Amino acid sequence: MVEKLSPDARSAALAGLPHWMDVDGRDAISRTFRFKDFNAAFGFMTRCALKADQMDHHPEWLNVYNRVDVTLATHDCGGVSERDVDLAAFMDHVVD
Ligand code: HBI
Repeated sequence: MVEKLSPDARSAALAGLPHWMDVDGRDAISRTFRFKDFNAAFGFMTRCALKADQMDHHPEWLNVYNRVDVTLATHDCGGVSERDVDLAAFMDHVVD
């Protein structure tokens, strides 16, 4: 069973993910990524999709040309878990 992060653990995790924000009205985190063009955005999504599937943890996301809006939450626990933090860190690493 995946556990929801405690408020303290969540604050500590978000301090290490400065580009990620709490989502209003929902227990989830989000970040918008911008790329040079669609090719770069889709390349990012492909890398993240392969990692997400390996992790068995999947993003909610929207792509419009060079922009990718990502929301991460763990449906199995109804909130943000360590898995969201790990996937967010991986996405940040891909664009670094
Ligand atoms: N992805 N974001 C997210 N949250 C989940 O709870 C989740 C998932 N992918 C697969 C998954 N859970 C499985 O454990 C099953 O619930 C299908």
